[in-house]
Amino acid sequence: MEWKGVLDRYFDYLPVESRKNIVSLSEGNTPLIRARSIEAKLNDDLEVYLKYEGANPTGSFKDRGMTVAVSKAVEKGEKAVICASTGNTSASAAAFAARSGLEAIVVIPEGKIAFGKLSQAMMHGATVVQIEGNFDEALELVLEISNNYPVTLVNSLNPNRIEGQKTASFEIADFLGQAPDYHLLPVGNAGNITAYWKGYKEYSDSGKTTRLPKMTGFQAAGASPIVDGKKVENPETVATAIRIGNPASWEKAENARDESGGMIGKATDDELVEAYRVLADSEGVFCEPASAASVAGLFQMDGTGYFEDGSVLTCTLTGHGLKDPDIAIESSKEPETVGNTVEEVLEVSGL
Ligand code: AN7
Repeated sequence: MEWKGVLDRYFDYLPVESRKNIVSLSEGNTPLIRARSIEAKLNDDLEVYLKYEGANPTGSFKDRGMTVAVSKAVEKGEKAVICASTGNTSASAAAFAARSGLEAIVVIPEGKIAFGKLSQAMMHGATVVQIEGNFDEALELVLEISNNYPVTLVNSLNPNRIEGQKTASFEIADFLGQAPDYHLLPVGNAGNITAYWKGYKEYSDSGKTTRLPKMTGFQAAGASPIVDGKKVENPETVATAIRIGNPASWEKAENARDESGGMIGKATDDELVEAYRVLADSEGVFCEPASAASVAGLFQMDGTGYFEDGSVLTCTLTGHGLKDPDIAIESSKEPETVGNTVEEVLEVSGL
């Protein structure tokens, strides 16, 4: 069967009124990959799956929400969309706007978004505005603009974004035939944890599943306002995607945590990079550093008694590793350079 995107697949669960208004890049239907090498490294006896959202058309989970936000904007006859972004939202907004014929304006913190993401927004023809400030300041700015000018906000404060992103839970439950026992994911602006929890609850309410996962979120240690219970004025982390000090969906994330009996923790940059490397090295799965927060959280909580033996875990890997090649190269061993002879290549190849 042809896959025509998350609105087509889960139309009855989503707010778009007419199928003719759907703007889709056939997002969703991303791989759920069993992580046997990671399982083997754990003390606890767990079944671990990776929901690889880097396989979406613009390389991140944002496409699930953007298809709904932009389709709704088209349905309402809007002409332009605007967002603040640490990179992935801007890439996705730019792509869906290009496809629909809407204008896109993206406001980003200067010098703090990964190069791959910047290239996407530029290629899709968005108006890219860099500010001398961080994501939180960019978000305040676009909120004010969208409240006063004819332009639709497509950050996750727009409920249509959350609606679309909840389809990742549906896919996981459809694939496993049940919800997992624990769901782990990175937390930045906290839209995604809100969306997953909504999705799991809706599937449970409709009788498709009979359990709910403990929602287990991880922030970067230098940007962990929810864990520390206070705004972070100058968030800093290698994981630029989640360099956020005042999450828009703060309370909703706490609600997902508390209702599900889960937790929100924090991972240091070293832990993030370690998990990022393990995923690439031993599972063959390349995600961006922020995405590895889910697996960093798994390693951190393994053996502490948090996970019950025999449980099924899903870890969302929110974005593709190719988004941020600079970090990949910086955190890897440098390639050998030798002369172009068989002997010299053999010498460094360990054959
Ligand atoms: C790879 O693009 O906020 O907790 O402006 O790009 O739902 O914010 C990105 C967030 C995790 C955090 N992983 O998700 C943006 C932006 C990746 C991300 C998150 C982001 P939320």
